Amino acid sequence: MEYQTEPGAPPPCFFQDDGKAPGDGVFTGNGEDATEGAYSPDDTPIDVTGLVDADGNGVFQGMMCAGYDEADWYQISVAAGDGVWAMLEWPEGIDSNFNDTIEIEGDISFGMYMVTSSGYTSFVSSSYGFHPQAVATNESYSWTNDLGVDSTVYLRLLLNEMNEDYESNYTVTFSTYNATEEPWQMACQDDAGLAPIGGCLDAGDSYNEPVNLTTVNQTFQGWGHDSMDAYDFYKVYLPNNYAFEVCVEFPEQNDIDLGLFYLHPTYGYFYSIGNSYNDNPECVWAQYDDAGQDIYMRVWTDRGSGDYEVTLTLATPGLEPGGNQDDCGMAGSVPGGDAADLVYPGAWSGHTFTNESTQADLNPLD
Ligand SMILES: [Ca+2]
Ligand SMILES: [Ca+2]
Ligand SMILES: [Ca+2]
Ligand SMILES: [Ca+2]
Repeated sequence: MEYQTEPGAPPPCFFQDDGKAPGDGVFTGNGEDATEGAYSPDDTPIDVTGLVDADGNGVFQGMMCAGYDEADWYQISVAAGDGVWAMLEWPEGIDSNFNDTIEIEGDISFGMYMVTSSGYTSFVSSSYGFHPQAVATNESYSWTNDLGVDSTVYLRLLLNEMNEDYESNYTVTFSTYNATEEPWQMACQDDAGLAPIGGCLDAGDSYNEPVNLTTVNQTFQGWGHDSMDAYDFYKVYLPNNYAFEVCVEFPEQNDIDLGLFYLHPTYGYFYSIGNSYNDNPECVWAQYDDAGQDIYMRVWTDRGSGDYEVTLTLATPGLEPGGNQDDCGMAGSVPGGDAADLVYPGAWSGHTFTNESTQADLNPLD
């Protein structure tokens, strides 16, 4: 009771019941606070293995408070051959139980560790700066090394920022799955909707096997998996006097990175035009300077698996009806693709380019 500042008003996070299924927490003083620790747990992490259902999925809640409880560790027992994926979410915006006007804004980073077969606690995966945050064993070589034996996974939450005196009730959703078996989606993909009738198509896993796209404005879907189909390469010819922006949008719990490249005509290596790593959607421009050649596009599923949606939008200076031909002079000097403002959008009628997007099918999750 040494933290008590006002009679009858316990400090934030005084009553906790970490590691219970949603709605099952009892905040009367008998519950537990998951153990502290920055890089390894100070004490035994709360075991949430019992919350895994028949399909391998589980969900639990816990509490953190700025200044009072800034670390929580959990553990999950995992059978040989299985992997684990976990996602962390916490309340943001108005929480009327706390205050009717103050916006809740916080940041909790998420880490995954494992106890190796030789008994060490080893880093597996981490996520910070996103909301939600997600971690997965698929990213880890030490996990893959120990895939043949039963393992223990640790989940570590570290509170970086939270409203003062606010009890943040976070939710962790996780799933265990057979990591040695390919998910059914792997077997027959239809990346870019370009699979032959009755057939399948996975965009190539290297620069040398890209799927060829037509040079038109378009939106299409593809599928990726962080360990079994990390790379989907596409290629599109960019005519002279054109630039394009390409964006890839994906489920919020995943992480996809986007890169554009061209094949250097003299040296024969792939030269990077631009990359985007930390947004959703990730967007990259191929500039007027890059025109007159094939542009290679790499969609890299870095964490998670599932559908993504690519949107390619061409831009051209001075060629739109009534356009000012002086705009061409800007081609080489406009950074960051800002030139798109000059022609955006609607100036395409009567143009060579048609919009063959699949915009009627926008749901990335279906
Ligand atoms: Ca806690
Ligand atoms: Ca704690
Ligand atoms: Ca694919
Ligand atoms: Ca692929």
